[in-house]
Amino acid sequence: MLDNPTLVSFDLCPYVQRAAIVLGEKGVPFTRRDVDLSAKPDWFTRVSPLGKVPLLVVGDDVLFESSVIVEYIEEVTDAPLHPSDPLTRARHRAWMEFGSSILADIWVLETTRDTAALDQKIATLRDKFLRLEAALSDGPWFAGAEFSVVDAVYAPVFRYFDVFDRITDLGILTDLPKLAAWRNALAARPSVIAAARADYPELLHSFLRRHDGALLRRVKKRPSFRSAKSNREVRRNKSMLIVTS
Ligand SMILES: N[C@@H](CCC(=O)N[C@@H](CS)C(=O)NCC(=O)O)C(=O)O
Repeated sequence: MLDNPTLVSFDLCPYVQRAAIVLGEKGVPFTRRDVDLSAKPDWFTRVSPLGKVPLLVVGDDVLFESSVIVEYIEEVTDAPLHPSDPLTRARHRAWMEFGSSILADIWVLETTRDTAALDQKIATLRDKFLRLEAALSDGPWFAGAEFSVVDAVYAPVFRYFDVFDRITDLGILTDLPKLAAWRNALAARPSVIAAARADYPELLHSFLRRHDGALLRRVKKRPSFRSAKSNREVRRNKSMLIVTS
């Protein structure tokens, strides 16, 4: 059993969310320690071989790479999130990799200043989501009635689109009904909600503004990120803030 591990995190990181969702699903209490990736502290650089989050600190050990972290959590806890059949499990791991490739595409989508590169990523992502739609079960989760690790991988992907959709319609997720239902189910799942700060939309929008990418030049709507409700949530979130470096 895992005894209060520390998840070394960054507030916008989708790979961190993946691990946090799996910990949440397993009911494992953990401490979250955020690092500033633009000014990495020395202790972090020493223990993170790739200089990336997430890390999972378990006793004196430090694990890196979100997929490895998730597999470790899966191995040492009850209530499996992976299917028991080896072939189905392998298939799930393949779709986890596919999710990571989508995250790499999204990084370019949100940061590139080059309009042609943006258009290319939009086309690539559309193609990938069409494939994903074809691979989906009838729901509510990726593989049917049971929530699995694949669900934990894609929830942070859709969290990006919740923000992108408030800025413009990229057409990437249009007319994909299974995917739309899956996205809604994931957004309502407690472990998914708890995996990111309540002010995530504002944080991501600030990140987009700082990068000043081609995406923001596609703005069709003026995004309104501060409702009275979200202000309340931001205050509540700040008051329960986690350990920061
Ligand atoms: N393959 C890694 C990717 C993790 C990753 O890209 N983390 C980003 C934040 S979302 C990071 O730490 N970037 C810092 C850097 O590259 O300097 C994983 O799955 O854990």
